[in-house]
Amino acid sequence: MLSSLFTRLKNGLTKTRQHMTQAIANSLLGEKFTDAQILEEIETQLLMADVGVKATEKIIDQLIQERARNNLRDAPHLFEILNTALLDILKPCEHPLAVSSHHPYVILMVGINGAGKTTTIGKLAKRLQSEGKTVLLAAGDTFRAAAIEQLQVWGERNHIPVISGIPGGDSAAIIFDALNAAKARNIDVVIADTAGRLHTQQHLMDELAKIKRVIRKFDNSAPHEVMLVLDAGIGQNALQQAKQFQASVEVSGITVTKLDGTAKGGIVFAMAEELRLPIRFIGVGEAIDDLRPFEANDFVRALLTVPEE
Ligand SMILES: Nc1nc2c(ncn2[C@@H]2O[C@H](COP(=O)(O)OP(=O)(O)OP(=O)(O)O)[C@@H](O)[C@H]2O)c(=O)[nH]1
Ligand SMILES: [Mg+2]
Repeated sequence: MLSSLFTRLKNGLTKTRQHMTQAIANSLLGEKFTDAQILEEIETQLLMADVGVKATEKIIDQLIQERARNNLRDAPHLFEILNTALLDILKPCEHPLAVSSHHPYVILMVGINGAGKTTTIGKLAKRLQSEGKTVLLAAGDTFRAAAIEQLQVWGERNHIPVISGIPGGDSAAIIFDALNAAKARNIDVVIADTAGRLHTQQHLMDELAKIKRVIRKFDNSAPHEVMLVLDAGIGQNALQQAKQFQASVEVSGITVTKLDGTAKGGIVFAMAEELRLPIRFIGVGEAIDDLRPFEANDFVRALLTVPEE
């Protein structure tokens, strides 16, 4: 079971692995590069995988420090040093979501259009349900009728109640209704969907702040999690997006989706280094099991496992 989950993670990260570590491994094979050339090659590959300037510098610095003691051309050593350097960056962001502290525990999902909010809600709801928790969803994306339906159909299929209103209705009011419904039904976790929005749309960002205020009227300690969903495929833009959302609603955790569809998975390192927010989950595919709690060790191991040749 465990190994098959790891295989899924590894498969999901194939594109990033090929661009990042496989390319580094290839550069070590056969030809005689100098250490300086190897470092340059690694730097290029990291930047191309969207690891970002800051995290890349940190990794290269660590390699330079270790160079005195180890031969960089010795691939096992090099990968060992890389492993440590990558883990150093990710470890501080490994904080799993703990939903037991409040009742109901309230999760507010935010992010731009198409980032994967609604899909993530579905996967997360099933995960929580399988852990024995009762879940209720709030269809806070009132922007499009289809968005409400998407959540309703999904809820019916999975026997998870969905509180929804009319298209164009007040998102904060629906979420407030959902919270009261959850309280009346003694539900453990409420997950509130919201419409996708760009950080440049100030009125929509203000609406998020309003939603948060209304939730607080229900429970002063809520929302217990403001989860920002970021699409790994947009690379460095995700950082700017995150900073803007953080300024409007104080994001408390991140889910990074669509790592399976991109070679830019190195963005997770840039996020860890520059945002310093807990990374709760990563999405490496469309199936339920493909939303995984973020574990730094597994993530790095999946990236560095280079097939034998
Ligand atoms: N391959 C892959 N696809 C994903 C993943 N997460 C989400 N998707 C897909 O991304 C698309 C958009 O997902 P949604 O959940 O509808 O995105 P959203 O953020 O709710 O979008 P809006 O409601 O328009 O703001 C869907 O086709 C999902 O199946 C993932 O981890 N991997
Ligand atoms: Mg949606």
